[in-house]
Amino acid sequence: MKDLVFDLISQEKIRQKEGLELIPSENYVSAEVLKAMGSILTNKYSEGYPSFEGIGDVDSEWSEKKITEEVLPNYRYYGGQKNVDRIERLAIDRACRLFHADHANVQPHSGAQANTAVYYAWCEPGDRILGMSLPAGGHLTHGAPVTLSAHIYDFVGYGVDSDGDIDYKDMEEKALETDPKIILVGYSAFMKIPDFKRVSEIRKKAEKKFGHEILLMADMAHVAGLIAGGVHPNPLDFGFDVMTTTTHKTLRGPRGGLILSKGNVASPLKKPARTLENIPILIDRAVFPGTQGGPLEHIIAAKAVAFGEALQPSFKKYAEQIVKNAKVLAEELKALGFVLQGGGTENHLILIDCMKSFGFDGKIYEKALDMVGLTLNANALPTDKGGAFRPSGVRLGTPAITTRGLKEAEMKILAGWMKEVADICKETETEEKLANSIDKFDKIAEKVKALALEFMVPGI
Ligand code: DSN
Repeated sequence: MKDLVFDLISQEKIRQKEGLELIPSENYVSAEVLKAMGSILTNKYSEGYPSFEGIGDVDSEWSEKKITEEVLPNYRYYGGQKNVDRIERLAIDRACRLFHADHANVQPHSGAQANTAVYYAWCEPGDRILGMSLPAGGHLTHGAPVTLSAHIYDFVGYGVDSDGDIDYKDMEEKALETDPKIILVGYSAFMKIPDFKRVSEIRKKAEKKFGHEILLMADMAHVAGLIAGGVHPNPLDFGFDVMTTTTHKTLRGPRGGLILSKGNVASPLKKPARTLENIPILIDRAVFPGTQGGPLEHIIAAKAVAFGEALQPSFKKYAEQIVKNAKVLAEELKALGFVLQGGGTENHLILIDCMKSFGFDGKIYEKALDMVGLTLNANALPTDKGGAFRPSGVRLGTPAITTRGLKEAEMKILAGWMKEVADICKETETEEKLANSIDKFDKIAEKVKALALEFMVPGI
């Protein structure tokens, strides 16, 4: 008997094909990434790590068909690793090449796990971490009171200025006042390109004042694909020690996490001194056994495939198009009366102030857009006083629709439909009353579906 789950997956395929995905943290993976994720590698336990010796030659080793039956040395706790070791070495090697890192830990199950491991690698409970505050656009795992991160560490938040950029003055003052162990640049709703060099200088000043090393950490989950594609600066090129990311957003890999670092790479079995130089080893120990058990080798294999795709010249074109699309979409929306946080975008992400634009909140607009097959999410703005469930804005982005092949011309059409939906919402007082306008929504939904079906979803 066919499990009901497969019927639901079929339904989800239809939803993904017939709608347009505007959630800025979502994407469509390739058929090859899907194949690796759904492979028999899920059967294997591989706690520990492969050996890191000779990483950097893994792809050429492969292409020269030098892969033999020889079992490589490793730091694993189970037998039967000869294939898994090579797959994980490939993933590590490709990640390091993509992001100019000395080391990559490809095992974090998610971005939250990756961040947790970095904090654990470098800090003691109660240590101070300076990051972007949640209302300013920071992430939950950067010290939101409801999370484990806030329970263990003492987070101090810096904000954004009136242009929507990082308030570097605020960051510097807080770095020099609060003696942080980590200075963190990262976000999930921020449209500017950070000045990594300036942050690096702030770290140096704080180190001089407090007389100890401070870890410079970037959580680039949203823009990792833009960095890989060369259209966004790489924090590791500007003195940052560590970069965490998810692998499924702009990077277009499987759902998961990744930690890149600069420094010594050595056996994780021996505890090293806690110095910045040793951060790669400290991180390996903090991921396993520190905060995770067995790695998901089917996901690591899919990460390796995705990193291989991101190393191709076509990925650079993809990254360029994401940004072009976002800029055109932002300009079109502005021309139609939408007020955008920060006045526009420098990356893939747009934050609309619905309240200022049209007088309704983000939740009602999210729901109305869902009814026409345009998916995005309600999102708080830096100035929001409302709760997380009734924020004033919505957040959208172009990574997924760019994967499907939509370009500038389609961005203009999309903006027009978003305005039509906004006009309907303006006349609607409550979410419940949206249903009264179903005929109007259906007409737009038909147009969305017709356009969506012109563009393939990879892997479906
Ligand atoms: N949920 C992710 C996002 O949408 O930005 C961050 O964790």
